[in-house]
Amino acid sequence: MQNQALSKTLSYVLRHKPEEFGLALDAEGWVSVADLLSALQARQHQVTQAQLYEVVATNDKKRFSLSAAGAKIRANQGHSVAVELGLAPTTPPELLYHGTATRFLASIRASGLHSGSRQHVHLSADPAAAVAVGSRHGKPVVLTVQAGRLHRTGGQFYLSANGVWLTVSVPPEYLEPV
Ligand code: HQG
Repeated sequence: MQNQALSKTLSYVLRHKPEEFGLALDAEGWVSVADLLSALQARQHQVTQAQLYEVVATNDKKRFSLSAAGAKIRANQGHSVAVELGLAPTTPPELLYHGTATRFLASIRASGLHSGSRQHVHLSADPAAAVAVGSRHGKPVVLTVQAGRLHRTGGQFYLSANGVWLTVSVPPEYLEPV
């Protein structure tokens, strides 16, 4: 299996559908590396422990973490399954950015940003990164989120291990006009 295909499979298993591979994540989203390798190999995915560790180390967005001893692996963010990542609430920068597609704008203006199938709304500190995120859905547009103001009024923010800002939702009045 190529590294990029393995990364996509890991995202699928570790964020969304562990049960399809006969796996269960623990409460914090970890799964045993040995169990994961067995599950992949049982489904004809030729993956070694060395390749798995290489993908974790070289992944372009640092999507995965290994436990201290390398015995367990989890996704750093993006889950649709309920996991408690154990991230501490963190004060965000004054402005954060959300990349989306123009076709979602009317709905977002009306009801704000929702996490949809995921556990969190994903925000970037870097507008350029948000363009790339939005492009996945269509013609990209970057929304500016008044994160500092939302935080001061009680909104909680978390910074994932790979630098993605997470929050539960963003009401429309905290979005700057596009
Ligand atoms: C949109 C990738 C209509 C939202 C990326 C987004 C990210 C609404 C889509 C990570 C809405 C959900 C997550 C509303 C939000 N009405 N549409 N009220 N509120 N939306 O894929 O943020 O490469 O679940 O704007 O880089 O695009 O996989 O979220 O367009 O970090 O590691 O609903 O996934 O990371 O789409 O992407 P997604 P996202 P990876």
